[in-house]
Amino acid sequence: MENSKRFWYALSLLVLLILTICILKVSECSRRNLERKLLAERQLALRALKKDFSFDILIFTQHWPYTVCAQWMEHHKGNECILPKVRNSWSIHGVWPTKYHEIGPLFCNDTWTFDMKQIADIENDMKEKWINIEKGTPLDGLWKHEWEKHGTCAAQQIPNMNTENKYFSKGLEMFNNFSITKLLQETYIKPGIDATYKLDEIHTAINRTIGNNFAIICEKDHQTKQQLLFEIRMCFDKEFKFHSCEGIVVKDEVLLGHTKDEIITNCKKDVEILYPSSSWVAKKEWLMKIKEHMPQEKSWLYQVENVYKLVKLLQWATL
Ligand SMILES: *[C@@H]1O[C@H](CO)[C@@H](O)[C@H](O)[C@H]1NC(C)=O
Ligand SMILES: *[C@@H]1O[C@H](CO)[C@@H](O)[C@H](O)[C@H]1NC(C)=O
Ligand SMILES: CC(=O)N[C@H]1CO[C@H](CO)[C@@H](O)[C@@H]1O
Repeated sequence: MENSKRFWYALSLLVLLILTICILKVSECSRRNLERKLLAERQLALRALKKDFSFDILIFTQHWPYTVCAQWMEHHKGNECILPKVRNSWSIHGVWPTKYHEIGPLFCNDTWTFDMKQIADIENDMKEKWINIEKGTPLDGLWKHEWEKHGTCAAQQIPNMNTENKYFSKGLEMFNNFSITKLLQETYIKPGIDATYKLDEIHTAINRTIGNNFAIICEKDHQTKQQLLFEIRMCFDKEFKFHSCEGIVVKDEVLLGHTKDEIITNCKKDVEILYPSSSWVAKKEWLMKIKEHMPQEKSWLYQVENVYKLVKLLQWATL
């Protein structure tokens, strides 16, 4: 009797100990994440204070409109997208002055606000290649954001980008020279309703023509739990020559290739990457609509089930 009591006592102590360790581990991890975020923010604020807007490279980012759309639909119920007129073409996200191992500089000139009139002559081209996919937000929403956050920083140091018009024109020029649509055209990497590829297949297809000066960025689809191809970020020096992307930061994570050949990415390396087509997006939209109607049916069924259980219980109690 004494022994078994002691045993249970020891066991519960052990369980308590294990639980405590687990809780500590989890909080340690989230604390470290928070610290990293705070550090990045403090760095930015400090540099803004010192007016240190220096940077190492320009990151030219193109995103895959169908993945952007999927994320936008998940973001809020009822969200719709503006998709490219030419089906299955990539679109520009932005041109970002960047310091290695840091984000930014960002917002380098508060007084230089976006002015649509400055880009009147390239507006049609912009609508086609620098699409604001998030329908329902202002037409110039993305452009205003990109100019004020990144353009004002590029303008300070790059003569070919020292006006709003020059900044966006340069982005369009980079797109014309290095569009992912074109780079992938002659490869077997095609979007589809279930077109998945290994990371190194996508890497090889692009690196074949531009070398290893780019990063592959993925996003997670919360509905299907798949990893989606999201962005290709190409790195350039200030003379618009290709430069390594090693050491760029994505969502608080410094991306490093460990050897010269290594792929720079935030994608999970051992999980296939989906390159979703417009049909995949349509299917997702449809599934989301169905799911919207599901809970009601479920709760209705649930009520019936409860009533049934209650009747059974009463039967049992009165018998
Ligand atoms: C900020 O922008 C204004 C134009 O709005 C310009 O006159 C000024 O020179 C810029 N300042 C810097 C530091 O670039
Ligand atoms: C784009 O290509 C043209 C023609 O080859 C070249 O003159 C120009 O410098 C390139 N621009 C960029 C930003 O790469
Ligand atoms: C042209 C080029 O840069 N090719 C490279 C593509 O990536 C592989 C693996 O990272 C390298 O070995 C090639 O040199």
